[in-house]
Amino acid sequence: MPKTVITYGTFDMFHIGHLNILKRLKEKGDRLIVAVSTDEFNAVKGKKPIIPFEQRIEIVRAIKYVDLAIPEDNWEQKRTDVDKYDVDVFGIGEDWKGKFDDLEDKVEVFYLPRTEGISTTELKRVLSNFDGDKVDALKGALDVIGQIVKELS
Ligand code: C2G
Repeated sequence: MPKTVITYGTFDMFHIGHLNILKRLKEKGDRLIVAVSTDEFNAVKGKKPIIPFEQRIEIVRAIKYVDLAIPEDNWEQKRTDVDKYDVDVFGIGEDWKGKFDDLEDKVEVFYLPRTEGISTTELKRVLSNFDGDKVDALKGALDVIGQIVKELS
């Protein structure tokens, strides 16, 4: 009987931290199911993803470690999902450590180390600080300096 692993997440602006955990989770079984949080459920979680649900789930579906991607609509579906999909293992990043221990009567529960130095929140911050106008002004100044250097040489 194939060993089935399941995990849940928003997977906004898919990055290496997401890839690493999906890779590690796939190594714990034969089949990996990923439940991707819908935009509506993210509102419940207090998150506002940049990338819409339909695109986030399509990206997750394209990851070679993922065998099935389903919507995550609410907190409670985990218990029914483990029965519905005959799940053996639940895994998630250790930022959730202890939060899903109640599933231990049904499945093995793993909390895996997060990938340091990358997060969607950090990506958003870097991108929001990027100011194209400042870059254009800098380019203008560099052109002037270039002209002066040329005239002096
Ligand atoms: N992750 C990671 N390393 C990072 C960032 C994220 O290992 N640098 C992991 C998280 O621990 C999680 C998965 O990638 O297991 C998806 O992260 P999020 O999209 O932030 O998921 P989250 O909003 O925590 O949703 O019901 C559970 C929730 O839906 C989990």
